[in-house]
Amino acid sequence: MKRISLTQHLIEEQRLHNTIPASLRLLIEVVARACKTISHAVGKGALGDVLGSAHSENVQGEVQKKLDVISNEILLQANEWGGHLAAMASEEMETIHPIPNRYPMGEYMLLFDPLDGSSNIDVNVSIGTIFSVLKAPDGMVTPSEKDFLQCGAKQVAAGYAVYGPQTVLVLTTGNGVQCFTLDREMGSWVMTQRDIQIPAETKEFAINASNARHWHPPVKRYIDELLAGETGPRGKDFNMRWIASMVADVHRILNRGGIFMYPADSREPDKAGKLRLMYEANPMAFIVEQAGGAATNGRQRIMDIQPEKLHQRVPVFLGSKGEVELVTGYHRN
Ligand code: P6P
Repeated sequence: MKRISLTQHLIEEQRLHNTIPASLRLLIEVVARACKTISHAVGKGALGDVLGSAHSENVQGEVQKKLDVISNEILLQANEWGGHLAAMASEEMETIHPIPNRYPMGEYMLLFDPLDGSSNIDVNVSIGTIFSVLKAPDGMVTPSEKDFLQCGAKQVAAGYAVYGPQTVLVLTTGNGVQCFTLDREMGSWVMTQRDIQIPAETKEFAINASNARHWHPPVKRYIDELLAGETGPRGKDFNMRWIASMVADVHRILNRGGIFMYPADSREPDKAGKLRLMYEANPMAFIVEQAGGAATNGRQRIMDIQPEKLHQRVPVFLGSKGEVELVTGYHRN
């Protein structure tokens, strides 16, 4: 495959589809540059005084790691001055972050989980950044939380970076899914996969099985059938993977198929699972659908959900289409 840069890809996409105006191209390039900076910070590990707890809590009530805070700051500072954004929202911040008055306001809104998979940071397991791009509502003067509450189908771009053995950036702007690998010597993102398609068939599933006793019946039925293997109703054996880093599990599924599940369960009936709709489930759902997969909350398409709160959670079933449709069907029946 011809190795092209992220910038060349964005310029060519604009020529082909007229979907990436200059301000959106700038936004994506700035976020990609911020992910390079985060990758560098993450890569220092114990040598960089970036590990461990920040001794603070985020809006989710989770103890923040130093790198959570560092990554959030990197994304805020990278995106404030460009004139492409009206506001930002982050898993690490309770309220939205309007662009400071000293900078021009743009037409896009950026949402992100600056460092997903934080429990893996201190033990050197892959982590990543997830981002989602929405257009600011027409006529918006002063951004507020309600301006962000748009369903996932309104996203104009979404992506994630994985800080693993390679640092990769996976991106969609609505015309397929591309993967870029960071050339550390040149400091540039180089396209290494174009139009990724999730294999429709799979033998792998991803779920935190330690929660099994709390699962609702449709999830229990679906997983039991997978575990029954060749002699069971599925007629084949399955393998399980759980990295506890959504970006790493989704990247594996994008490349070799599978289904990722974080269901709601009986522990907290009012809690809709663990993952957040606006900056985890929606961007991943956009990418997975663009790669020919599916993403539901067990009953409906994730990207059709009308958000009510910025940090609301949602059950997640995403990956190979056939598997997602099967487990969703169990919920509906
Ligand atoms: P558990 C990481 O904290 C995260 O938000 C996702 O990246 C990951 O899939 C999930 O939570 C892991 O959750 O309950 O297995 O630790």
